[in-house]
Amino acid sequence: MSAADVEKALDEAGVSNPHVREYVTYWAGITEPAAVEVVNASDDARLVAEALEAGELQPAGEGLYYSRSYVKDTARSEERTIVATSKPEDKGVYNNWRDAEEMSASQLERMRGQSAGKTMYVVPYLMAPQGSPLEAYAAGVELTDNRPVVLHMIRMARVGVTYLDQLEDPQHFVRAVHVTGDLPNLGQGTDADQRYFVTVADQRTILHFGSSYGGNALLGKIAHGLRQACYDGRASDRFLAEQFMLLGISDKETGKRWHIAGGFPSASGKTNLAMTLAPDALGDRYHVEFYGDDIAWLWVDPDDGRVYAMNPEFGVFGVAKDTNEKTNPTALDSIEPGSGAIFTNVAYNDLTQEVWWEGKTKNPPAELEGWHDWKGEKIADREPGDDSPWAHPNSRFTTTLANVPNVAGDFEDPKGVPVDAIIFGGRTRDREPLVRAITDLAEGVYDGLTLGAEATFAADGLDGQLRYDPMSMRPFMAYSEADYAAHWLKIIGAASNPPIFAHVNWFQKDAEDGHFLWPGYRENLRPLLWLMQFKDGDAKGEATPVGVIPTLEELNMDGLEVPAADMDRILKIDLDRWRQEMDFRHEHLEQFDGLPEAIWEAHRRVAKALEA
Ligand code: GTP
Ligand code: SPV
Ligand code: MN
Repeated sequence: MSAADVEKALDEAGVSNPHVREYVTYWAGITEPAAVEVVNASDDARLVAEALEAGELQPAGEGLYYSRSYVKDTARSEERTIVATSKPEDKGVYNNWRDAEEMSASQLERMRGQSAGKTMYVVPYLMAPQGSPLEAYAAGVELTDNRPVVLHMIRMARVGVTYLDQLEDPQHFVRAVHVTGDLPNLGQGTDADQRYFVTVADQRTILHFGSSYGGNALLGKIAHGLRQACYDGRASDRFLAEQFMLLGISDKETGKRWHIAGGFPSASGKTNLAMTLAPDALGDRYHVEFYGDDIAWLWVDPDDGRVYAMNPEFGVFGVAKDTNEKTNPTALDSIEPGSGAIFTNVAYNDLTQEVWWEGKTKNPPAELEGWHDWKGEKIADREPGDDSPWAHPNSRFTTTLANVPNVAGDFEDPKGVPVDAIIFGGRTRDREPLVRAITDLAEGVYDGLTLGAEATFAADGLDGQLRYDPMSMRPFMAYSEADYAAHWLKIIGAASNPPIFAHVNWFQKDAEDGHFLWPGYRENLRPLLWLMQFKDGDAKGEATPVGVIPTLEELNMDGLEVPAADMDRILKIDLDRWRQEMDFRHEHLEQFDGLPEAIWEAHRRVAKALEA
């Protein structure tokens, strides 16, 4: 289409910002779509109808939808993801740094003509509640040639032209270009892989080519909400952008209210922790509210010296596996008929329009007729003995925050919430106790930087590998880890009333039979309550070289039975294992040239305490 036709589409949609117009026109000239369409959230019903008509979505019950992504496009690809800037000093160990000019040029060539015959959707969005002190870093315009991606964006971000009219600086929006590409011919996972997912961070431009799945394609989410914002947070010297969940707990008896933010690597329990701490496990005493499950931006309010946090997202892109009435009833309530939820890569029954995933019920449906696995293959046609999963292990549901039954009443309050604790955790089968509290800032940041956990299916080909994942930001780190550590010390160090830190672990396993020692899920409220009591001086715990752990007596175990031997193990520090760990940590930290001395001092303090 001609530039004049693009201008006409922008006129009709009321896009007046000249910088947005120039950006859209420029990229339409590169990717050569057949049409340009500007999207508002109010277009959802029409776009859903079009997607159903086109077979991009299937009905999955009233107001529920099912989609499948290409079989080789089901998770993030860490090797194909790049942060490019014009400053070589931004190169870190994990960010796959490349030169901005070079990457921009090669991405442009990859994208040239690749939207031919398709519609280019123009999706203006805001990654913040309106009026947030960080709103200036939150605006973006995604260009995508994929309608299901638009439907996901409408659920995951605040979408509409109105956000462009309110920019304080009309040039200050993230330019986020997504081109799907010819998925069956991109050589995924081979030497000839064509995919590149690039954030040109110092130009606030995101160029993703070769996927239509999840964070690879919904660019507001991790590309902007995490990688770009991580970079902006430091460049502006104002904030942190982290892969954190965010929740609130109120004690109805005492009237106390706490907020906890926490980083766990992908597919390691953030959604579940933030959503499923329904209060009934501990009688009716506590009320737990959901703020966010994947991203938090944190800053310090100079007025009260506290760290504040907000969730820039508008929805949840949650792991389906093992979500059921017992583990996470709240999640099931948020994807009920009428919610508009979209399920991706789970199993689907095209006769009954039901969906299923491993762990939704104990056994898969007995009647196989109509059931198809995530690849679209008929379950009834499977070879005997084929027990491959029906749903992809990284299959997900997408729903808006407002559908989450325990979403906090003030989740859209631009002020954010004051943070009482920052916790880190992950899948760690041994060594890490249930919870250990850390009161020193440098030791807390050190603990985050040495977060080691098992990798999961959220990234291609890494499941089960033990690896360090600093603050759960390894796949989203935008600049060097040493500078990142320094920025953390500086931002949180500016708080006169800082949060406490803690490390948690719900995933210790019995070495022999592999059972989880701690029941997890809703019961995770108990260690969090202990942490808040400890912070408030209402619990003493037991000091260890690696932090303060609860005594069994202090932990609220009302109505919960866990074998004494299991409790014993999750409330204990295995000094030998920890001493061995310190050598690995040393090696890990040594990779980060220029790491602040305060972090090394923290490391040496812990090491010395372990030797004593
Ligand atoms: P991303 O969206 O990928 O960033 O992941 P997340 O950290 O939000 O992970 P999520 O909460 O979706 O959990 C991933 C998997 O861990 C799911 O299959 C959960 O059922 C399982 N899980 C979560 N919490 C617990 C827990 O306390 N105990 C056990 N055993 N499993 C858990
Ligand atoms: C993750 O992988 O950590 C996610 C899902 O939260 S995605 O948006 O695909 O990155
Ligand atoms: Mn995540």
